[in-house]
Amino acid sequence: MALLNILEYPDPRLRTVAKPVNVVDEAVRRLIDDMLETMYEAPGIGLAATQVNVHRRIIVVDVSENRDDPHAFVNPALTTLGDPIETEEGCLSVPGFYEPVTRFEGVRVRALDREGNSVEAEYDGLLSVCIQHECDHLEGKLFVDYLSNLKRTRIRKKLEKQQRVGA
Ligand code: QAP
Ligand code: CO
Repeated sequence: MALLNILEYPDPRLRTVAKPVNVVDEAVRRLIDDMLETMYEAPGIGLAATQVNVHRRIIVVDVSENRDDPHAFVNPALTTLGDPIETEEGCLSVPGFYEPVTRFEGVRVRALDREGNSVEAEYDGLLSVCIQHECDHLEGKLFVDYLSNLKRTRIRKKLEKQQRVGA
């Protein structure tokens, strides 16, 4: 296993639209395991391959208290369920900033699992929000895109400054 480098906003590579995975092979399984290790070490509750500069449609999430309930989704396709809800979100690629974002209560996910099997399931609560957030990354979209231009610009300037001094 290995820790991967996480790209930080406003890195333009975070805007890349990820391509579908053709086959869930050993290399994909190794990437999933490395993404999970990177997410746990951060620590975070979700990570998309885009954030580690791999532009393939893979996300990992674990919102459990004990950090023992990893989910990996390959080529996830989402249908949102229920009503819009407002939740406070952060992102490992936007360190130090948390802002309210409107998502949906639930999601139905169709994807391939770590073994390459087709899976379909419904999720609600934080797991649902996290899946919606991570799937946005695969489209090159970040939670800051939902904020006002003023808030997004402030966040971008603070992060650019931190990245310059290497803080
Ligand atoms: C996405 O984000 C998410 O700013 C996952 O300094 C977050 O794991 C979805 C993190 C909240 C729904 C709700 C953020 C770690 C982790 C930071 C994360 C930070 C250190 C973010
Ligand atoms: Co994120």
